[in-house]
Amino acid sequence: MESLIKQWDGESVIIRYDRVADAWIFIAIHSTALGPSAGGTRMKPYPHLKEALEDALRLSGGMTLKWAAAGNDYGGGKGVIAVPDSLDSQGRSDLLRRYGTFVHQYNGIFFTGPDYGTSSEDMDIIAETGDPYIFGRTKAAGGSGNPGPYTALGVLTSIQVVAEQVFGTSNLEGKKVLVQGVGSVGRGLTTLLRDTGAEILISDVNPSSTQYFSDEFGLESIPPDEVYDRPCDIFAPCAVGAILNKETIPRLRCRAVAGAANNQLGTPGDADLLRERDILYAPDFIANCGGAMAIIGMEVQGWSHKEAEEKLVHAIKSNLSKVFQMTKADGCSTDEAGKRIADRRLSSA
Ligand code: PPY
Repeated sequence: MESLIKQWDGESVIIRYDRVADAWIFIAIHSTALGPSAGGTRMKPYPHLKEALEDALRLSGGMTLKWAAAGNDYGGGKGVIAVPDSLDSQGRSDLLRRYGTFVHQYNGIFFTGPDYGTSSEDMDIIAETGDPYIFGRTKAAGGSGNPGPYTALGVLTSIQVVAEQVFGTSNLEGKKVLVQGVGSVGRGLTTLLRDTGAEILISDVNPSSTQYFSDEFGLESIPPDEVYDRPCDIFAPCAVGAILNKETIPRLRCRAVAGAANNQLGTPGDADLLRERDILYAPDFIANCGGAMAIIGMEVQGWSHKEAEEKLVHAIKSNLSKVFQMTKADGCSTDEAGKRIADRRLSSA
């Protein structure tokens, strides 16, 4: 754990052991250069505690890039709650309330909201003690609700933009799109893709998640271990991170990658491997910024639902076209180009 923190380029990590629930809480504050840190809170059991810390550190770094590229005045942060498998519903709610108290103690250096393993309903509970630092509460509680559909819309936009680059048209009719992971965002993306005429392939480590789409719409479900080998036009990773790496990139049989998962590259160098294979990669922190942008837009900037949709689509189109222009102009990877866009804003702060 010491070496993870030593190697990290962020600002601070707050650590708390919750004795009652036997849970560990990590809040990673990667950057406050543009404003207070903000990012979702992930909650799940981790086989090794080190992995929970690693998630917090990596994901908070991704948030710094996401806010900067999207033009929001927030810094990168992420909360991770590593819980035991045995936590029951009451124990979980009580832990969320203690987490809210904890977040509140830091007086707004860290704002949070829903993420993997937490919902808008959970935010309502956290906000009982964590208000006013909690985004993404339910609409009934005055929040903007589940950000998943906004992230999904942004990913669909990214898929259309990469299609335009690679195939000369953003029309997805007949294009084979493979969605890896049909959780909150992947499900929304699959639903949106159905209206585009794309041929959709889905995959999930949890068979019950693909069942609905297979039963209702006859979508083909791919076994998780065959995802990287399956020919398709566009691969949309919407599950775990680090899935684009030395082992998987040589196997890919797609023309482009655009998805919702955070930290899709195993290492920054893997972006070059994709480029060498002529696979166009939409940097994850640009493709998946829709939920984050919509949350801040609607809860802080007073946007309507419709404005949030329009603005996130516009921002993603504009950033991705800049990225693709930069890579053509000087041969850098798309990930590098996206980071330059973010860094320009960060260094002007
Ligand atoms: C993400 O996009 O990964 C987020 O964590 C978005 C976010 C930002 C602020 C509050 C909740 C979620």
